[in-house]
Amino acid sequence: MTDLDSLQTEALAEIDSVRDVDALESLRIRFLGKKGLLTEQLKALGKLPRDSRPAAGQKINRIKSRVQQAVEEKKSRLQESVLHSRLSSETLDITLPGRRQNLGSLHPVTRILTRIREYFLQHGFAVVEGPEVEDEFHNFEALNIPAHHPARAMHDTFYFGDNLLLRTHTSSVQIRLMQHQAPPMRVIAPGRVYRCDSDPTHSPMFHQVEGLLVDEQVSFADLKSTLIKFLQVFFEDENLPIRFRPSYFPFTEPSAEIDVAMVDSESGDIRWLEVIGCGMVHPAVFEKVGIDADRYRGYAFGMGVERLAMLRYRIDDLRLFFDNDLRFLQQFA
Ligand code: 2NL
Repeated sequence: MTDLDSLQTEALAEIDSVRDVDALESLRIRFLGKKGLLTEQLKALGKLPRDSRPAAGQKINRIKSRVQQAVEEKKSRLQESVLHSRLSSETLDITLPGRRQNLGSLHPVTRILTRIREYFLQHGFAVVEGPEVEDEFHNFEALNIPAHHPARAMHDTFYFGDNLLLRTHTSSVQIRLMQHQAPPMRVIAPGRVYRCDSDPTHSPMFHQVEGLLVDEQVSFADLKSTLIKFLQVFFEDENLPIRFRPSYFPFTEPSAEIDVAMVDSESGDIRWLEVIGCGMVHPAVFEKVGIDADRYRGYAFGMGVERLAMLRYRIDDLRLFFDNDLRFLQQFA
């Protein structure tokens, strides 16, 4: 018989130095398997003299269970260290902020439109809307813009054919209103308008808000106070420098343009910027829509929404409003 003690020593030493579960399993088979070294020893017992068999058998079984136990212990230690290394390599930092859902936001043009609408609603104006496809009467003729006026030329207006076009201002909505409703009236007409024009400072579609007030006693002073107050509130500045400059529109007489003074963000200089066109409704317009021009007066005004948005948010390129780049839009969240 092989020296049982040295077989035990050998087995325990090898178990001690083994580094992974698979190598441990081959060791177990080599010593304890059906044809293992210790099992072979048990099978060889028959070759011993009868009276020394019990003692030898007991010894082999003791060694087998020692080795068995050593294998079990080593196995659980190896499994534990595998678990530890997995735990440390796969750690989750549960203090990191979660991934949030991106919230949508209103387009800056929508925000400015809402702001203008809210102001005039609070001051007794109703909001009216109308078609974007118009005829020449409502878009031009009723506004005292005659047939051969340059504004009616193909290069300024999108025509669909004879007498059908995309409205170039929302005045057409107010014309429709005056045709169907008797004064007094106090309305604003916000909406999309179209001009055959496209360059860095002009877009073929943009937004406008027009306003119209018709009553028996209306003066240019009413127009002035209404629009000055609006601009002070809109730009949140009670001391906003404002000037009225004489101008010309076929549909108002007298006509004016309103400028506000703004500090140029690049040079630091003060610049006067045109923000509103306005005037007293021309009697010819009242006649076209069947309102008695001797009895009624009116004031009217119009403003470009993108232009006001550019001033309020200090945006220097009109095209940003139409690109819909999320990096731009998210700044208004
Ligand atoms: C501008 C100028 C203006 C009007 C619009 C108007 C409407 C009717 C009758 C008379 Cl129904 N006038 N609208 C009047 C003056 C100026 O707009 O610069 N818009 C962006």
